[in-house]
Amino acid sequence: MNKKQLNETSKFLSFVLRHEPQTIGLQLDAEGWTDINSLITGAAKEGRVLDRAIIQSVVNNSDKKRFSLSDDGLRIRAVQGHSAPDVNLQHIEKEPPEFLYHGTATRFLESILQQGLIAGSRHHVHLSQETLTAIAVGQRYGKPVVLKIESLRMYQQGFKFFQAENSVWLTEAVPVDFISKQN
Ligand code: HQG
Repeated sequence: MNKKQLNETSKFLSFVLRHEPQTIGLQLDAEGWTDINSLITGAAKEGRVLDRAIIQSVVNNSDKKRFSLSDDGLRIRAVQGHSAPDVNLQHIEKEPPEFLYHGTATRFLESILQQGLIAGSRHHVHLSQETLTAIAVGQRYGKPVVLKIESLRMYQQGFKFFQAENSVWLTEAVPVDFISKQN
């Protein structure tokens, strides 16, 4: 599989394992897991050829380690980023570093500086430890801008933080008071 095919398949897996499993007749449990055989069969009905080797290769090559396989190798899940309502991943709660970063596009700034950061269709607001990742995330939607979040101060005031298996930081929402623009 070349890089382009891997990327394409990764996008497909993100779509069904995070957002719309029903489009290929798949069910995710509360922890996001689904049976790999059902995934292969469901994808085939949509004319998309998947097999274990392809899936393994996408899992291994995912730059952000988006997916994980169960120990017995029978199931797969996305480790974060879900919007599917049946999924309620029990992420481990953790004390965050002093600052975390959120990448967004300049066109969202006005609204964010009014309402704070909201999760939108996903289950959490996504934050990263470094600004480089935040820039890449923001670039997907337009001219990127990085927001600096006072995560430790939020935590000390009772806001919960979680770190997903792939190190992405998650929280429910970020009020305006903890957000500043990073230059
Ligand atoms: C913005 C990728 C207006 C928010 C990334 C973002 C991430 C607001 C967009 C993961 C707002 C939602 C998630 C407000 C937030 N007003 N806009 N009040 N609050 N927004 O894609 O964080 O490559 O759902 O800034 O790396 O961009 O897919 O969230 O621009 O970890 O694995 O609303 O997806 O990972 O967009 O990205 P998204 P996100 P993967």
